[in-house]
Amino acid sequence: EEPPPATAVPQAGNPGLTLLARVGVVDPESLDDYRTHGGYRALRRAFDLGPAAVIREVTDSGLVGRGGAAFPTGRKWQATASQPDHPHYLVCNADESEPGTFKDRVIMEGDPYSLVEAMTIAGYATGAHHGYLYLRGEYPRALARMEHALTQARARGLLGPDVLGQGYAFDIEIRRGAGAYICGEETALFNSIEGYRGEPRSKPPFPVEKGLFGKPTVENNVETLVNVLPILTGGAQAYAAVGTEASTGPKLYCVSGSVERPGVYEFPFGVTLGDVLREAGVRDGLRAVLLGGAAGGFVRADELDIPLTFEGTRAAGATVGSGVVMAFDSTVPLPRLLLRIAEFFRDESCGQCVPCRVGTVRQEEALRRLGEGRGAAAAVDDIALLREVGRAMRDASICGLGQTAWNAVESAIDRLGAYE
Ligand code: L3W
Ligand code: SF4
Repeated sequence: EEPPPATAVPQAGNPGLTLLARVGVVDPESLDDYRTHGGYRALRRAFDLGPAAVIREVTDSGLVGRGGAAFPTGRKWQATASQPDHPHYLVCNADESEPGTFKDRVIMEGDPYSLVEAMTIAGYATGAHHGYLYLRGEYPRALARMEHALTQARARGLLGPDVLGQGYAFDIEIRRGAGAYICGEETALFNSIEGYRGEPRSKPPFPVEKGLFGKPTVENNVETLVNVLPILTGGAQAYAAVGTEASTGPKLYCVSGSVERPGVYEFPFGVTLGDVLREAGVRDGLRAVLLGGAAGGFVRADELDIPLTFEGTRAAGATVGSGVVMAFDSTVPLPRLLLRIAEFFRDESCGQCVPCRVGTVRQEEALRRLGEGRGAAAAVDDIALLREVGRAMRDASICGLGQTAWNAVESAIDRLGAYE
């Protein structure tokens, strides 16, 4: 079933919307309207520059991945482009499944051609002729919009054997996810496309060297890719002037929970958590904010001056992650919330490696006992067990799911004093 529509909210004091500029403005089913609003200028500039200079622009812009891990995009593109093995593939990760995340959906539903254009640029720069869009199965409207956009782009020579008459062949195939969170992990996603179980592979080798079908592959999140458009139209320097030195450009935040106006917000990197929450109309009685989603962590209501940059959140022991800002007031029962997060990870663990397969079950069991309130001595034992299991999951799990499955619980115990 389709979740309720997400809203893109341009905010006062930040008139320079970049990523959301066309959302709610253009007709998402009209290629002409997209072009009227600046569409395909970036691809033209890319063809003028040539692949190597496009990668240089992306590198100079300082763009890093918006899926949560903040890896430098230019480095990833360069590493793939330079691989002698062919074919190269481009994969867009649109399996947006982190609890509380709905930014990629807003882009795909509201400005689908921007993703088609951005994927074409990424393919051109990295020597790929085939792109895959791995789309979350629960996003039927995004699927319809993207399918429509691909059909129109093909009909107008913006995809196909000779894109824009420049002698470059590129097309995009959509693959739908089937509801597994783990398929958002890049190598599990490759396995899913290849028809295997969605289980992560060990890294290295990294996808830039051996990715989809064992070939050099660039895998980027939707938001990461659409950032390439302003980088090419405005230039790397102008882009890098937005935000901070280590976190450049704009960022989308998915604000939900105890706020008056939940939705997707765009801010330049560097605003504080409080700025974002004020814009969304934070309600009285705020107790905590979950930053970065279930894989992220909680911060307290008195920590709203944390700067939302990769370096600022890291220094504060938090994370920007994929941009989740979930606000909780004091009416929310914390033990129930933590148990729900633990159930989620237990359910979504692919079961391939022991620390995560067993650890997520042990974590859920301990939280269930803690929620039952069996006395102070038992609570001390269960919290000690949680720490031990959490450490094992973080240190020994194959992929990010197991490595982060204890983050939210740990932060709730240490920062919020859950169970005290
Ligand atoms: C070449 C190297 N490439 C790393 C590449 C790597 C990947 C990217 C980041 O998890 C996080 C996770 C979730 N040469 C490389 C290299 N790469 N070293 O860089 O890699 P990595 O392993 O640090 O992260 P990841 O496995 O991609 C992503 C967290 O994000 N997260 C969840 C996100 C959810 C969504 C969503 O719903 N849309 O994005 C939230 O915080 O826990 O830690 O491409 O190949 N030497
Ligand atoms: Fe699977 Fe969990 Fe291991 Fe990741 S950490 S491979 S989800 S069992």
